Amino acid sequence: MPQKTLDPMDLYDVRGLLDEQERLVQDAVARMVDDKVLPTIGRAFADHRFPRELVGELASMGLLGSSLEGYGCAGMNAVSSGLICQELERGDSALRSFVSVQSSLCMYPIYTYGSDAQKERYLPSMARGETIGCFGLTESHGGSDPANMKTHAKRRGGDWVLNGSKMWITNAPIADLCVAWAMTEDGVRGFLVEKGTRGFTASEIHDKFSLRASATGALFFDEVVVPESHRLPGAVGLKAPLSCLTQARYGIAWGVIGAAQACLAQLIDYTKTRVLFGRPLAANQLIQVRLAEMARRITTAQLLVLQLGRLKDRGAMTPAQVSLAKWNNVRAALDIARDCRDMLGGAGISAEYAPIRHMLNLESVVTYEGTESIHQLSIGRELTGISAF
Ligand code: TGC
Ligand code: FAD
Repeated sequence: MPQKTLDPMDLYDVRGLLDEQERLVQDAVARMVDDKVLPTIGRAFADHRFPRELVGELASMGLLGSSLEGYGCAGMNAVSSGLICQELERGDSALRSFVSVQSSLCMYPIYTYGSDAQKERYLPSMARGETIGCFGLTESHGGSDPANMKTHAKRRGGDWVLNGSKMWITNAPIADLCVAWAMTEDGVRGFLVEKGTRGFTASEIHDKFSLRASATGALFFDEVVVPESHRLPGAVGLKAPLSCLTQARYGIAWGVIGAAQACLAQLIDYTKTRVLFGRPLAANQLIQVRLAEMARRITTAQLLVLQLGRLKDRGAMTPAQVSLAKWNNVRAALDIARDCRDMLGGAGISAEYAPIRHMLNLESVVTYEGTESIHQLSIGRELTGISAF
């Protein structure tokens, strides 16, 4: 049999399973990340600054709300939207986070649960990147249990009055629009709260060690009056925000593969050129075992999300499958980033190398959109039919 050289980033030729359109999307985003993101993202991370100048680029490539149909959205399939996340996160998790929040957590609920007027008003400008969204679900007293939210909305005539606060909200400091979740006497409901609405304020969390190129903040609602026309009419109960999380978690499961690939690619180069004890670091069995372990986990993650994407495109994907993918792939990427950091030795703590930046970012990714334990318990519930939450 002829010896074939494998692509170290794609040992099972997962790319060969993609159709032409999917490959074109991946290539276009990969080029953009190489040209526009990689040269600048390290500086943005160091400066704790969201690179807002990239939003226009993301929008012009159709990456905002990429899987939605109409309203200026690109209508791509689920696999393509996953590949977009993968390439963006090869640059930095902050960029994928921005796109996840805008697309899956803000445009998706408006598209799925919004009125025609709400869709017309917001979706085209969100697809163009002119209106930036944030998603307010988590509260400071316990994000894993959103059913226990304290933020509430009470009817006053034809309006709603919102009071409460949200914590750890991606895009909060830069958002023009908030998809805010609040408890009413009939259960959880979703509201569209525009920046500048009286009593609605946002603050920025300035001292993060993770996702430093993402803008994260808190939201405050102090007697915020929102007309009934700003309530998402189709969003009834906690399952509405949870359905948005399913979309975003799907993208994360793809995205983190990109972060892991970025770390492994840099490490392979490094270990081949660094000479210790008279031979390249890569010539040591212990190093090769660790590299092989990374490739094994990346390959598993790639195959897992491709099947997940095919299920999603068939309308057959379930939340428990997404939980398994989010848990498996984020854990793999985080372990890979940490191990790459270690194999770089002292250089591993230098900003010159990407693994420590990815590693620090992934410490957030493993926590947000459901912690590892939450996803494990979701799968346990699926297996046993018993909720252990
Ligand atoms: P539970 O009784 O399980 O569910 C209530 C209703 O919701 C349905 N459901 C889902 N639907 C769609 N997708 C999902 N993933 C769903 N999970 C549950 C469920 O069938 C039920 O429907 P129905 O018709 O019976 O009413 O609710 P629970 O209170 O027991 O909670 C379950 C649990 C713990 C899994 C849930 O609370 C949870 O997922 N907690 C984690 C919270 C979380 O992930 N927060 C993320 C906030 S957003 C964020 O982090 C953004 S990061 C920014 C970025 O992405 O970059
Ligand atoms: P907690 O819920 O207090 O959990 C603490 C620990 O307890 C975790 O290890 C958890 O796994 C464990 N735990 C919880 N319950 C159980 C149990 N039953 N059994 C065993 N262990 C358990 N939220 C939004 O709404 N919108 C956003 O845009 C957003 N962006 C974010 C950006 C960043 C950078 C970060 C860090 C978070 C963001 N979040 C956002 C919030 C995120 O979703 C929450 O941090 C997450 O859901 C966990 O909630 P928590 O931080 O309150 O931790």
